[in-house]
Amino acid sequence: MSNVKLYCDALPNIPWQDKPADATMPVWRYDDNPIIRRNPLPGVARIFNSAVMPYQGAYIGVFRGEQTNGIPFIYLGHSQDGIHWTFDADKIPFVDEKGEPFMPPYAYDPRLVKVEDTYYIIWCQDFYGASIGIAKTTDFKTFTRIENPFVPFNRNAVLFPRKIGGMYTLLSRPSDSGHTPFGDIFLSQSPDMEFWGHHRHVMGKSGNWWENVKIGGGAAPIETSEGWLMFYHGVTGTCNGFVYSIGGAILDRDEPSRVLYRCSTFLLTPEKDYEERGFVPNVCFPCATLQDADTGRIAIYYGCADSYVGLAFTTVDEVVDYIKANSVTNETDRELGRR
Ligand code: BMA
Repeated sequence: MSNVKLYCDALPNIPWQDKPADATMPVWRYDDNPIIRRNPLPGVARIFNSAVMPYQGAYIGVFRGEQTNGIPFIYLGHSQDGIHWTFDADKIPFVDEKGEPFMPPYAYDPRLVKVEDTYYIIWCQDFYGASIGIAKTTDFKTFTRIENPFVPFNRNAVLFPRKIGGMYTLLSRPSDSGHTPFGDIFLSQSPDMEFWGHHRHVMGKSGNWWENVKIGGGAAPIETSEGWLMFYHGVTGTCNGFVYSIGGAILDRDEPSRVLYRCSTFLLTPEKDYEERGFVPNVCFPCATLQDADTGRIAIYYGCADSYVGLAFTTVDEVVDYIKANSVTNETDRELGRR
């Protein structure tokens, strides 16, 4: 039993490996990473930046599949253990509200979040420029797109797993249409998943060098007794391009645009071959977690070098303690974020 309470279901079959004795950080890697390797299915060269959930005693996921023509779409995957995955041969066939085929021109970086009885897939797509797409499903057979929440340009949208103050709550990262050289995390709310407002600033890049260019939402925030535990990505620039690391913050449970704690160090940064070398080198890009209320165990799924999916582990006690012990917040973190 953990000291910090996780407000989620028990997940006794969560993928897990104990912390190695020589680990120096609160997040450690699965020793057989990457769990999804190149050419995972015919017509798809790479799967990365993908999200998973428990489903019917096993696991289900939505995967960014870079097709052999270079265009990304979202593929459904299944797993008994959360580690070994099989994928549908064809990309998810999204439909509109009338049930007619309605595919975006491309779709990438999907997140998967259940709110009440509905599963939502949120991704980045072309809406006359990079923007957010959303679809819903209750059975993983019919995937119905709903209205796009925002005008371009925006990426990295992540839904909270429950309504807050009676409203659906979504994090996003306004951007440009290219390899955005800026970016803060904002929060928006909606009574119906269609009309979005009550926009708030959550947090921006920091003075810490590992996240001094831009940041963006990662996995769906995890509700704990200390606040919403958020794994996100932070980006720095080098003479050889961006480096993406995983950061951690804790948001106020009732007013999640207020950052209570923000870790001044990264939690995971590219250092393994499969993170440092690939289609885009030096990328650790978290998109999902699994958590077990009984043990406090957390499994983090992250894209590696835009080429693979990796798995890392922590516990809620260990990571919350570390974030709090290393927290530095500034005024724009702590404030409500309304101007
Ligand atoms: C971002 C997104 C991610 C990608 C990252 C590194 O802008 O496009 O999908 O992993 O760049 O290339």
